[in-house]
Amino acid sequence: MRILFFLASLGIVAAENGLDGWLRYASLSCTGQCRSKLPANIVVLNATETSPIYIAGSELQIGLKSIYGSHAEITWGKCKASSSVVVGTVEQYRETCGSLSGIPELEEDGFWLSTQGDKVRILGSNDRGALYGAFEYLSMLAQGNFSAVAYASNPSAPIRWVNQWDNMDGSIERGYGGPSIFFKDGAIVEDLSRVKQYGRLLASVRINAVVINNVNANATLLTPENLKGLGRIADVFRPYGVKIGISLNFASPETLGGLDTYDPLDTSVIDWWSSVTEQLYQNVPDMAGYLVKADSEGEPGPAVYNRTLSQGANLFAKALQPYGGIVMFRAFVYNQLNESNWDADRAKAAVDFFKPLDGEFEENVVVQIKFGPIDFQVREPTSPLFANLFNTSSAIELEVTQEYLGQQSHLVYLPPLWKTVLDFDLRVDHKPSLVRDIITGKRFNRKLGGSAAVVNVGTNTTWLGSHLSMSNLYGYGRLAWNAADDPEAILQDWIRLTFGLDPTVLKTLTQLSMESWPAYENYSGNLGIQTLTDILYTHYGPNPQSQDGNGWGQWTRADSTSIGMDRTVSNGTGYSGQYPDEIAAIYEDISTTPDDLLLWFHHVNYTHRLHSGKTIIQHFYDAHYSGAESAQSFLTQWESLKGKVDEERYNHIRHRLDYQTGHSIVWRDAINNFYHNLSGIPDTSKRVGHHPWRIEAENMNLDGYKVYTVSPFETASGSIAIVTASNDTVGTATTKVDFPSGTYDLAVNYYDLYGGKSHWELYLNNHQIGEWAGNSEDVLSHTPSIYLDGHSAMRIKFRGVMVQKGDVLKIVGKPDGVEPAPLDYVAFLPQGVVD
Ligand code: GCV
Repeated sequence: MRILFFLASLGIVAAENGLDGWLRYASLSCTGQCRSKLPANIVVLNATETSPIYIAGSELQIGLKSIYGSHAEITWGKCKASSSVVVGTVEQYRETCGSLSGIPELEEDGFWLSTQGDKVRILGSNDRGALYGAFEYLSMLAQGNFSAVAYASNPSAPIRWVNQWDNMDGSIERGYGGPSIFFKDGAIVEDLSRVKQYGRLLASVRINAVVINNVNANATLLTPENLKGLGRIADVFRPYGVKIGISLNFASPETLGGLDTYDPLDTSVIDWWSSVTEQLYQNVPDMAGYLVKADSEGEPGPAVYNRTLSQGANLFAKALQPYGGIVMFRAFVYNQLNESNWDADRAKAAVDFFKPLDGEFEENVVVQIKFGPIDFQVREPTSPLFANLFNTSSAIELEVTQEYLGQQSHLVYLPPLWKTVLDFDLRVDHKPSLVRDIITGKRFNRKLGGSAAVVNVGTNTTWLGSHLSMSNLYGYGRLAWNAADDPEAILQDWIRLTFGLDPTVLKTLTQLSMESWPAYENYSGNLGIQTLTDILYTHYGPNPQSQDGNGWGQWTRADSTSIGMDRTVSNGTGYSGQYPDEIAAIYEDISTTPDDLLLWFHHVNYTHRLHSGKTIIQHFYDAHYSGAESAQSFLTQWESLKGKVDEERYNHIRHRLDYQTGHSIVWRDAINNFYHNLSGIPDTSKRVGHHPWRIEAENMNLDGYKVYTVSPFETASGSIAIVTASNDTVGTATTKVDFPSGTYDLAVNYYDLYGGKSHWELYLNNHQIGEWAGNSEDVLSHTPSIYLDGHSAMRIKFRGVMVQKGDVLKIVGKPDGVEPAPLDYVAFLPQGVVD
């Protein structure tokens, strides 16, 4: 029976900066019956300080004290009969405390948790499992859950890794939470306290390895000095049961080793890697293994020597075999393509490259496959490679860092997206073949398998750059352990642990998080067309045009009448034929292809009718309006929690959600304008291109400002903005307001560029309504832009302003650096209107 004490949080904790993530152990009141369930002692069956069991003991002690103010004494290695929580391995328990019955055989890293009032047993199959069990029990306590339970929990797969794309200079590729916690100036940092805290967070969601450097790897990681640094990092992670792995640069024997080749079959190269591997294991005796990106996006690989990818992977696999290490070999291999070739298709690359090599990889190679065939888009079909490797182990690659999905400046809760793939049944040989059963090795009887996620935490106290994004890291860990878990249930555990037990907070945050991915998909790219972000620059704001006309193969093939990639076998690239028959048949036929992937598989006219009955183009328009509208509600939903969440996090999150409401409108208008312009088809609801509540900046009286044509055109209202005449001219834009008198929210759309902090002031009849600075590069997390475009476009809102018809609106813009105080328009929004 699940006993939940609905415990009150003991007041709102002041100033939370996010460093503890979901492991805050926030204080709960507990009296009477509740108190009797708190163990008075902690029995720790392993007293070695570097053991995860030791950490488990101290976490339990800290947790009990911090949550319930209850001091539990730690006893080392000796059983106590009453009121105690015992933590150790099953074996240690049998040796120290006597026989045990009723516990099923546990798998590696699994644990048994039994709670009977104040008698709790947490027994791992190994040290790591015991620590996981302790975190599970603490998670129950922190959620006020005192249920009597007795169950075993086992991982669904041995590989539960995270990847960091950290560079040696301390920057992080696609990282939005500040610089690296591992590297700085080409070396490993001295102070590893953040590494320890990261290990604690990862262990609590049962992640067992971190690859600490970018897959676009720098060979200098392998210098003797840095090898020692790796040893230090591994020492810090080890007590948390987290191993380290490293990414390798295929050309290292040449660039670092001074050989004149890096041919994987050359004996000098083989010897070089064996020697490097040996030195690595001298410094890191339990290293998890290597991660390799080869022959992809300019990275060197075996193709340079006409060798196969399996020959490349096996070079490392053999070097690792004496030490039990694993090679995670990325399937993200593709070439530049020519769009004028109708059959060319980047989505086919992984199967084309890897299927012929199935069975040629050493047993300790795991092919790491991105969830979809292109690149972490807002929606993709499941990568068909999962259904094409039967004699090779595989793992799924997910992306916690929100590269194409809002870069942590937008809230997007990702587990529901990941579940579309994990739960997808590929019907290999007409048998159930869920992706989650393929990657765990169950479906094709593979010993290895699992998942990896690109996380990219940084030194920011929020880790990822935003408090709410941490639900994605938490969710990833939970799904890596058990991909059958429910994203909403996972989310709710995270909310209770992160924000406390208030039912209103729980309900509100659940709602807005669960709505966030559908909303983002709606206001970015729909129907399987991909995210439609700028793929040639920051991967952040809208730029549909950037998908086409280049060799990257993320094409939409949009023209004035039609859109979509024809990936059928009958008339297109043949990609749908890479799936097993049952699935191929569904995607081959337009009538059975689900609407949300229609444009991934078919090239159709904008007037094509979806199953929903709408035309493609009207669906685009409607979805963008509906997505942006949902995003507006995120802010109001969050604001309803004022006073229920500590002020520091409340304000931080409020600011981001406020930004998201504005940027969702930038997205909505840019995408709608673009396709409206291209197709010439009007919006049946007459919204696109009609903005009755806007005053365009270029139509105001300008002094010191000049008109500027924005590119891409669709990222400015009416394609035109204004900028100051020079970098040291103050600009003024004035106009008479012609709207009926009343109360309005005033929304100003402007551009905040990297390279300056302009300052704007907004007046009505010379009375200042507000002022603001172009400093989002300091306070938001996404990659900033140096141009007026969909990345830099944003909106600020002043609410409840009394306006009289005929009032004079004035905006004064002071440029700074290269930022010329750009302005797009001002919207006068009556209550309930989003324009
Ligand atoms: C680390 C995408 C990203 C790159 C990344 C690459 C990869 O292309 O934009 O930053 O490189 O994927 O996964 O290797």
